[in-house]
Amino acid sequence: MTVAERLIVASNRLPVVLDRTPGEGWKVSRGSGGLVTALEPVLREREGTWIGWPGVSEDELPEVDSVLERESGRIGYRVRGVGLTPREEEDFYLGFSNQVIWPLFHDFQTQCNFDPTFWRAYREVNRRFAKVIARESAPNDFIWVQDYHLMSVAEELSQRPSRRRTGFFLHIPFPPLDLFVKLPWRFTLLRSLLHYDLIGFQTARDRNNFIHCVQTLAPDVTVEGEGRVVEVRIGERVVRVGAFPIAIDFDEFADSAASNAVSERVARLWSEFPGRQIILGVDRLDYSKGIPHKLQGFRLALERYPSLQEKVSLVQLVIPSREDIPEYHAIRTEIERLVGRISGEFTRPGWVPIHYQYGRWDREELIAHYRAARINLVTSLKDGMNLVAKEFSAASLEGDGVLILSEYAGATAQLQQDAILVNPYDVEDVAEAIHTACTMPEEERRARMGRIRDKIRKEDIFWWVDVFLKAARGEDLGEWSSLDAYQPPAPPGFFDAVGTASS
Ligand code: ADQ
Repeated sequence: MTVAERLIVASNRLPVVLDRTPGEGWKVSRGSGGLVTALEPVLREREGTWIGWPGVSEDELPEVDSVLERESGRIGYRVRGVGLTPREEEDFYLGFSNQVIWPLFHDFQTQCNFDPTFWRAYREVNRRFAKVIARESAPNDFIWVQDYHLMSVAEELSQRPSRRRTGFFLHIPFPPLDLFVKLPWRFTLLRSLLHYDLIGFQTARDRNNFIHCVQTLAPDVTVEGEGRVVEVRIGERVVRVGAFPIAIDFDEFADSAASNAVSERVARLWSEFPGRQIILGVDRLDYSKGIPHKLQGFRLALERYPSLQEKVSLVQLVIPSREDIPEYHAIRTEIERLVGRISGEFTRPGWVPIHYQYGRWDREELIAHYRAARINLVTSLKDGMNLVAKEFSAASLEGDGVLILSEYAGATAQLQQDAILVNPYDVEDVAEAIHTACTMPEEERRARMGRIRDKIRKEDIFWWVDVFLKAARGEDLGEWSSLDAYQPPAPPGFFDAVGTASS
């Protein structure tokens, strides 16, 4: 890619959030998160544009466009909106994206609602994104589409007069063939994806699942090469397909954790939990995160190891999410019932076993909890990556934190040597892992956390953007130490089977 070629990013939501305050017009706030931090410098350098839904309806868009125009001047790259009607918000976003693709790709096929109206809305919204991308880009630009809401954008773009080069990154897992074939639109969707020039997945498992689906459902296509990025040939076209584990801005988390404000908050947290280890859970409200499994495992640990009572507390933050979908209400009710039950069973004067919060912490509070906690407990039943595990480790400045990580989180591909792995479906395994983590000698804790921090420091979000864009240019990707050095602590093939194989 030459310097003149610009980068266009498209994602469902924009990195700026718009809110209308009665009488005061539109208020703009900045989105946060690693992806925004990592992409912003590249977008500035490459005269880039970010295209997404600003959370407003189509008829509000002309009004919002001028707000976005002003904001573009301020942030140093362009932001452009795609409007959705309230119906499309229902059918495309809450419907196809979050009641078809999300559950199916996370192995929850019974939660899927394969309503054909959802699919039509998905196609329509992807077409609209393509239209805005075509309008806002030039033939030389590289278009980088993010996530499962926009899988058909490249196909829609290909039906327009001048071609664009496109890349796609899937932040969630890609399911195995036997699940993918349940999708009524499996052939069309798979063919849609093959219009991208580069497709990136979180782990080799996801990439292999995709390749298996392609080989079975699109037999006219051939797959060549091996290693990080393989080539899928369809007639004259070549689609590159690779695994690029998403990362965090390590320095930003480590530096914030060391700031005065966070250090003071950490000291207060420690004084609020005197002589106790904090086990921390931070999860978006979602059935894929395995929060009830975590609570059951914690309960069993307290029952089986009474010495842990009064010595540990689970601090569990559940971040509100997709509250308009009934399954999310049900999971919240189940979590709160379990929290109540465990509290009722174990609480005694001066000790509360679970500190449960349903809400949001500001960044300082989040990072203070990461740093103050001794253990981060991640029990996802399926997770594309799980950034919380990496953020906890980056903020673990004392260097003696322990990461308990689900075998089914993408992060396991990189961190399995040094995290304590659990099968969240096995309540005894979770309980044992908690006990092991709570009693692990300091030296071992430091050694493990040191290696985890080295890996995530080297392979941070800037590295991730760099390797994806290099792969898009067909360049050599160099060594990926953490993915190569791994020796599975399980029988050969085990991690292929559970889905977090590293290469
Ligand atoms: P999520 O399912 O949202 O992401 P995760 O990777 O754990 O899961 O990321 C959660 C993010 O929310 C973290 O970056 C965390 O800092 C942030 N967060 C925590 N508290 C917050 C708060 N109060 N307000 C706002 N944000 C908060 C999806 C996939 C994952 C994949 C990521 C990135 O499901 O598997 O790792 O995308 O690709």
